Order: sequence, then C-alpha cells, then structure tokens
Amino acid sequence: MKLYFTPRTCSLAPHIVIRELGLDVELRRVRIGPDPVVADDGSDYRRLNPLGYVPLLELDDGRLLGEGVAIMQYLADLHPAAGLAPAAGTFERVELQQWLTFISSELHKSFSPWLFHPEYGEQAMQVARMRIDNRFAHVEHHLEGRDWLLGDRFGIADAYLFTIADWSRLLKVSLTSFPRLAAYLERVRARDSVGEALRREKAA
Ligand SMILES: N[C@@H](CCC(=O)N[C@@H](CS)C(=O)NCC(=O)O)C(=O)O
Repeated sequence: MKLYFTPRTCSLAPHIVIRELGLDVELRRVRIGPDPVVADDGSDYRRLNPLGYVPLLELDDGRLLGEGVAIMQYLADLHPAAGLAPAAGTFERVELQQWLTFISSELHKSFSPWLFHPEYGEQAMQVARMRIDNRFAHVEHHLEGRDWLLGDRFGIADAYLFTIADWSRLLKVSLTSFPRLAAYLERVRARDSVGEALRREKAA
C-alpha cells in the first residue's frame, strides 16, 4: 500500500494508525497547493485525487481510497485484534463514528481556513478561533476521568484528535483553559507510533 501525505497536515492521522499497526506502507509525499504534485517524481497529484488533497491510500491492487476517516477505519478493520476501532455493527462503533465526524466537521474544518487560507482574512480567523474554543470545551469536559476518547485504550479517534488539536501549537493557541486536553495531547505524543510517524514525515 501507499499513503499520499503532506507533513504536518491531517494525513498524519492515518499515518499514526499505520505505525500503530506496524504496516509496511510506502509513504509518498505530496506538495499540496493550487497545482499539487507528488514530490519525488513531480507528477500531477490530481490524476490520483482530482480533489487535490491528502490523505489518499493506494491499495496494492491499485484501488484508491480517500478521506481520512474512511482510510483509518479501513486500516483498523484489516487488523481487528489491534483494537483500534470497535467492531462494525456495534453501538461502540457508531460512537466512534460520532467522534470522527465531530473531529472532521467541527474541528478539522474549523482549523483549515485559519491554517491554510490566510486570504480569508482576520474576521474569518476570529470566527474560527471562537468555534474551536467552544469545541475544545466539549472535548475538555469529555476527557474528565478518561485517558482516551473512547473506552480504555488508544484508538483511531485519538490519532485524529491529536493530529488536529495539535495544530494549536502551530497557531500559538494557548491550551491553559483546557488542561485535560493539553495533558491528553502529551499522552498521545509520547506513543512510539506518533514519534515514529513524526520522524518519518520530517525525513521524507
Ligand atoms: N475531507 C478531507 C479533507 C482533507 C484535507 O483537508 N486535507 C488538507 C490537508 S489537512 C489538504 O490536503 N489541503 C490541500 C487542498 O485542499 O488543496 C479528509 O478529511 O480527508
């Protein structure tokens, strides 16, 4: 398999999942932007993903899978014994999907314009900041008495929440009002899988 990724972006989440599972996946770096290209050969990335964004997973038989939450669930389901996602058809799985959707639509896509689209202007940034603060308060409340988002073990929702919430550091957003979230991010960062994914992205 190949994972098309860009360092420090949302593609880190499926990359962490790959490291958690110990999968032998080839990393292919993409330079995102108006004319996205695959970094090592300069080919037009839109020929693989017409939407131009990462992440994208290419299976060994050539099939392509886009959207981070779909990629993470696919990978977790290939190796159910690793326990990164509850079994499909259970209430716990739907709870996982509830969190994945929350992270995707309420956090990820609130951060995106702020991080990647300065042309939206100051007002849009202020709206994003307020929205993120409100959503972080929800996470902070949920983390009371918990180490991980769901159940008593690390899972794919944690890989995703870490990836997105850690953008706070890039944007110099203080997490002093969210001490549980801050401690949670350090807990996730301390995992071997996360260290390995960050190292490989830096070296790629
Ligand atoms: N819905 C997609 C969004 C992916 C996304 O926003 N990717 C960003 C990086 S975090 C990107 O590649 N942006 C470049 C662009 O939109 O042109 C997903 O969740 O996988």
